Amino acid sequence: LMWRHPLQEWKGKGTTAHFYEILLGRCYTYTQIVRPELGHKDCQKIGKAFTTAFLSKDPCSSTEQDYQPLLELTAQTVPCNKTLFWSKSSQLAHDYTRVQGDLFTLEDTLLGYMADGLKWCGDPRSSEMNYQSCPDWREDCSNNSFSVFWNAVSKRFAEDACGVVHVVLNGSISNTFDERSTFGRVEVFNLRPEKVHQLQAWVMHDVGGVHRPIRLLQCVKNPEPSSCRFYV
Ligand code: 2NF
Repeated sequence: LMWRHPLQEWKGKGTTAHFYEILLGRCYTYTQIVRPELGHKDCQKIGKAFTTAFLSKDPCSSTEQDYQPLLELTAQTVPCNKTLFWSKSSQLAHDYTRVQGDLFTLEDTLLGYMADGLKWCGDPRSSEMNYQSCPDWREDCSNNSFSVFWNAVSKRFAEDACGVVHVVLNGSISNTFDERSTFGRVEVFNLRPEKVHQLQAWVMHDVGGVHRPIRLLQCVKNPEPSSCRFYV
């Protein structure tokens, strides 16, 4: 009798539907439209390297080496002084780089752009992606294919940074600098002191205060607070 193993049930959500197609589509959008100077990148090869990193493998024993070929294919130069890290401030940081187009968060680079918001994992007994469930990094295992990927790309992003680097932090929560976050655990420790001259932290509070352009952007979304009344 043939027994087909059911895919193991994990606590986290499964691979995003149409993961591979989304990945490829984003790669082409980024390299052809967003940053045409990267038009020489081979999206088919990049897509293959991405899935090869985790398919047919134990999703709880992922390693940064698994993603090494993918990292090599997606190498990209961010100009000095233009790196923007963020922690607990995803929306605001990305809204800001959208307007301030010369600044780069990780999600404004090719590999971050491709993977942002997606979920993925494989299974050692199958060559398919697991669309049913994937390990949750808190409840199942920390070395899961998804977390290990973000650790590896965040590490590379920090290693590559140069000049004055910026981070947008959330001043309206208790753990503004969270030592267990990717920023506090990976990115700060992988900045190269010989290249990075300064780390400027913008601690953003919900409203009121200095950094004018970023504040104006917050007021576009939420114009009610009195500190958004600039022209009365
Ligand atoms: O999904 C992303 N785009 C992403 C994920 C993780 C890390 C981006 N990053 C990079 C960015 F470049 C930022 O500079 O790290 C920085 C932000 O990460 P953070 O951990 O400092 O910021 P949080 O707001 O605490 O977390 C961002 C997202 O990542 C998840 C978390 O639940 C949130 O959705 N996350 C954080 N750590 C882990 C982990 N170990 C995690 N998800 C899985 N495993």
